[in-house]
Amino acid sequence: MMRSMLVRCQYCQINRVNAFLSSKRCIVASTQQYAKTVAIHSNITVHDLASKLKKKSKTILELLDEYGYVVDHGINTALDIDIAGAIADEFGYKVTNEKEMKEEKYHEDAGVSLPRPPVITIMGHVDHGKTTLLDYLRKTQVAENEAGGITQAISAFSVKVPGLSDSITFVDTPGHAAFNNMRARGAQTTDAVVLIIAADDGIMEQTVECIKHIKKADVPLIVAFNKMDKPKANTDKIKKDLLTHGLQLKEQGGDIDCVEISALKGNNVDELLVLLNGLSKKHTFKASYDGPAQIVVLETENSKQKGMTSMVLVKHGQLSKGKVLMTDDGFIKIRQLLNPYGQSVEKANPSDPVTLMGWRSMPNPGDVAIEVKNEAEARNILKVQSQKEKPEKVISNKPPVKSAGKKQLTQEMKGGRNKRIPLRVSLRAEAATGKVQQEEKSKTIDLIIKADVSGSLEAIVNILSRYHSTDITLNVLHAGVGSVNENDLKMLQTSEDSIVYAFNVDVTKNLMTQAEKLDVPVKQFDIIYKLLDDLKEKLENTLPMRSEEHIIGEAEVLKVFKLTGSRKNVAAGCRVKEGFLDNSNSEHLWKVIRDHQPVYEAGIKSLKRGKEDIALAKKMTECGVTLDNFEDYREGDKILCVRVDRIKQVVDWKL
Ligand SMILES: Nc1nc2c(ncn2[C@@H]2O[C@H](COP(=O)(O)OP(=O)(O)OP(=O)(O)O)[C@@H](O)[C@H]2O)c(=O)[nH]1
Ligand SMILES: [Mg+2]
Repeated sequence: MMRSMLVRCQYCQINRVNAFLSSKRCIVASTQQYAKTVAIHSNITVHDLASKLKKKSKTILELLDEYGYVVDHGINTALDIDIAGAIADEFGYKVTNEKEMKEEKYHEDAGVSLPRPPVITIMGHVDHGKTTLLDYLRKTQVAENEAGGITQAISAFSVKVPGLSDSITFVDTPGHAAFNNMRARGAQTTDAVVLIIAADDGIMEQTVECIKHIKKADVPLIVAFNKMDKPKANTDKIKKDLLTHGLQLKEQGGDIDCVEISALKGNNVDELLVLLNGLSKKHTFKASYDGPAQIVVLETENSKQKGMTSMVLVKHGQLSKGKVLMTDDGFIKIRQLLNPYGQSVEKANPSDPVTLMGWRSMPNPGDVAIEVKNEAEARNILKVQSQKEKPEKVISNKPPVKSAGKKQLTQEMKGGRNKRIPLRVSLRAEAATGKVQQEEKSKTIDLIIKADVSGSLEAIVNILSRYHSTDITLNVLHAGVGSVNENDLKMLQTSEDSIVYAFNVDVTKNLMTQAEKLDVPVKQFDIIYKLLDDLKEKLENTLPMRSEEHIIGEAEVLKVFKLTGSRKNVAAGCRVKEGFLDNSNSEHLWKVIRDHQPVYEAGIKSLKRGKEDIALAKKMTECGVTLDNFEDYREGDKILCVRVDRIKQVVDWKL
């Protein structure tokens, strides 16, 4: 049976079967107000959909037949969410998914909204002074003590700002190229962004990337030109450049505030705070304090001492010990709350950043969790969800999406399950310049990556996945949050070539001794670019050497001599036209070229002038050449003397 395709309708923005796209109904739908709403979830069965739409299953099956879908399991057939949505739409339902419904319900229950402190994310290119600004505000020296001088994890804290009635929650993001996802999350979880641009450096690659995240998140923005104390600081050009990136400052007729500061010296930082205060008043950020709690996960960690923890931002409600919150696929009964300084606290309010201990399975950064009554309710919801996710058969006319691999890796990265599914990541080696030949077969390096927090792990794995090579396959057997353990070593003991990378996690002496016994290298790093440099070096040492040929001399065959007597041989009488012929190096390659085509290549037997052996025949001199196992010289042939350089391949690994 012919299969139809679902297409997003230009009139009503709903996925529709193409057969209906040109019909009037669809155009009518663009102006239609839906009277009814239905929540559907992915893999909903025909039976469940029919009962939600208050229709007979037979009617749904007939419609599916009309659409051109093969329905293998009758009323138990599970439907792709787009198809189910298109059917619901046919019956005049506005479709929402169950999560949206839950959130809508949540907002109905949420109670009265009251003002809350603003959440301000600091973004910008690496080293432009984000952490220094926050250090100035909270009177700390975090920037000075960071490994490698760069921020490598998202962090958040509240600051009581002088002159403001309330505190501000600041979120610090890394500027290094590797942490794109963290920056994206930073922009998504904030009320406003301060974009830091070093006035002596201007708009750089990650500034541009941050601007994209800010636009996508559609949040208010203040631009802070930093390092104004430096002699080369100049904002004129930067202001013009901002225009080319679609940002128009107030002084240019736009609506974006800007301020010139020195985070290091604290110059003008109070003006920035005034702007933030104004922004806060203008937008009056609100939250429900007495309704069910809602949080967003910023970062997760797995350590022996604390177990699975996550740094979260409270969006609504109050957190306290014993409360149960659930994400889409896990939950926490809060065992302990820590403030950003690691101190235990009794409760957390909206906009407070807080670390939660007690997760039953590791959440993902970016996950939203909502308060439920108790653990029993959380377990029950998860059970129902997992049943819904186990359909007999899903029908969809879309090509199968290989989401399982990503899901599995996510589980792996969360460190929550024992199942270990290999993720294949290939790396691309840069082709060396010049005439090169591949000499050996492809190799595999098995890797295990362990990191302290999921954001760093994600950044490392993302970089690895951007690499491809036919020479080397990087096989990431396991990527997880937490310390290196015996299982990690066991996984690699049969590998021909392997490395365990431990990023910001401890490796015990005992484990190191075991690793040495099993001949599995375990390498510890606390700076992401150093880890990547190490892997790059390993790749360069593992990649096959490449041969690069350089012609050092060219001679033309003038006459062919057949030698008699004891030296029965054929020699080519030549004149050297370019460079020189060099018989002193047995590594040189000799080639015979006829009509622009190579006809032979080998080593040389002898190079003579008259009867005398010579090492070198210079340009415009004559000589006799005999090559190994070759006698078929012809007048006019060219004989090339070629130097072969064995060169290490360069891995061009751009972060
Ligand atoms: N002269 C001067 N130096 C500054 C100023 N702000 C920051 N710096 C210096 O710039 C360097 C980088 O500062 P950080 O605060 O670590 O920069 P960052 O933006 O947090 O860097 P990442 O988090 O790695 O992206 C440090 O050596 C700071 O001392 C400033 O206003 N003036
Ligand atoms: Mg920083």
